[in-house]
Amino acid sequence: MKAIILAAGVGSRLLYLTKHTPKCMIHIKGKPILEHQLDIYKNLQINDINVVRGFAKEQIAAYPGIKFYDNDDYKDNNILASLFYAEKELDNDVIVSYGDTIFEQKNVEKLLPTPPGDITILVELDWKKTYEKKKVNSHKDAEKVVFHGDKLLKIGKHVPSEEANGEFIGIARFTKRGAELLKQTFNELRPTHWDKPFQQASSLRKAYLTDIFQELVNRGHEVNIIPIQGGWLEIDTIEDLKLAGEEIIPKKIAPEVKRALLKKLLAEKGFIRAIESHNSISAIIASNAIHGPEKNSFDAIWISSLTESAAKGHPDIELLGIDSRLHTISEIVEATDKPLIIDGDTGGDPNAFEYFVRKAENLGASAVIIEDKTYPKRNSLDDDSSHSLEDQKIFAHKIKRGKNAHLSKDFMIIARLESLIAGKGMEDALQRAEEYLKAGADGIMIHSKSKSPDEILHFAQEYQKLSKKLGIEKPLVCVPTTYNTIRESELRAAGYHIVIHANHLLRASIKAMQNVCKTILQHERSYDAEEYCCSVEEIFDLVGFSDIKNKEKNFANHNK
Ligand code: SPV
Ligand code: MG
Repeated sequence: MKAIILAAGVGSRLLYLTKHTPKCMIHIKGKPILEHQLDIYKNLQINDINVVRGFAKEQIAAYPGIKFYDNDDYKDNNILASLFYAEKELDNDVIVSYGDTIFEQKNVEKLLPTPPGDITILVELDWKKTYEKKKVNSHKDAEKVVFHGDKLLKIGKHVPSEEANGEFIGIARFTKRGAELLKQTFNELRPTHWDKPFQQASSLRKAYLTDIFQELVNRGHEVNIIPIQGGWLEIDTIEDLKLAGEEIIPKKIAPEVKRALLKKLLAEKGFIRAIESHNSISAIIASNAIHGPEKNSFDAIWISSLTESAAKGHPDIELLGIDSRLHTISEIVEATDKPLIIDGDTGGDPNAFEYFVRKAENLGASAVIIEDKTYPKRNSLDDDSSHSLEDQKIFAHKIKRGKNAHLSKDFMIIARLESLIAGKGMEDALQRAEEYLKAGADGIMIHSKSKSPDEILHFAQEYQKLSKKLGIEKPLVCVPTTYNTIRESELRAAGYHIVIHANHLLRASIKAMQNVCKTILQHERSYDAEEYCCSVEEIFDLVGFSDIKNKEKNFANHNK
């Protein structure tokens, strides 16, 4: 008997825990999930163990005697395709298991005696109970099963909960003949269905193991089930970890790794979505935000001078001292694993800028953007202010001083052009862009307070010509606050590499706070304001209080 563990996928529902780590390497009860499985297989004398890895494969520890197969296309395929990276191991009696699930040995043992047929799967009978405990009581992700006697009839996430009498727990045994049948069926389908709908999947490439089981059943083959009750745990969400009474230990990234992330992401993705933060809690919220089936999230945090000043009750006129700013930066670095882009205002005089660059770099920030206005600047969106521009040679010199000051090749200094804000026009902006690029700027931000994106779209075209002329290709940044109907995809297509949503989290919180104040005053109680408030429990979760409580509980349990 041999084993194949499928551990290639990304665990996106575990948010920051699996951002850099494969799910199978998350620690449960003191060791990685994968190690739990390896130990069980070894206890049962199954020593030919194979692991299919993909996402962050370098983080899967090399265990003696374990063979690895690499699914480097893991982003574009799914678990069935993953299994076939280890096709050559499907040549004998084999147990296949999901790498993100913990099983008790007694369950695996049920698969060891002569099986009822050539393909056997373990099915949980009490499956609904697990979901009742969850806050998001959703059965939709369960691989539900309908069986009769010991024969599988239907399987997959799509099976209606009312109809299901079990859940597949992610562990199956194939006899030599069963493995042969699986290979034959898959290889017969591959030429015709690789990119075509297959069972419930959009294609064979994207299919689940359950899709091929259903196919086999539909073709008249027998898939047998062995029922179990409890003794297994699939770790899909942070809540699952909590239900398991686990400590939630995010893998913190070191400041130097975080600092390098912006350049790395620019190289890998070519486009960065940044969102403003002004303190730890806004950075935590920004970092945890995900949207849609693709689990889209922000790539970077912008520490805005407007919102940081406002959060401290100040106007945005370069009032905050360097220690205050560094304090905010260090709070935010601690609160997020995202790279930070700091709004450096004018940077002050070159000596002050040098000092700031060194400190910010040391804290783990990835970039500072300085604007070419004279100190002290006024916020660019203020219509009443007359914005005076710095002499471009003096500003270029400040950039050079900053570039000479930082020590790591990863830190970026981006020059922000205020020509359009100051009413000096496109020519002035382009000329300054040239001057600053020649001075060594790592990127250019063009700012505009026009309601229409036309001027920044025009600038992007001219910037591309300038980049060609100079032979210097550096990222282009914009801040669509006033021209906010244009989408990121359009800005990207126009040649922008970083888009910053510069003030929205502070604005959102101000509005919510105003609503709450008004509502409590009006109703003489807080009940009516609940709809504008998150729960206190949510605060506990966001700032790690729940994790501390879990750790204490675990400690107490272990020392009973
Ligand atoms: C900030 O967010 O502080 C900025 C952008 O500098 S803006 O407010 O538009 O000037
Ligand atoms: Mg600012």
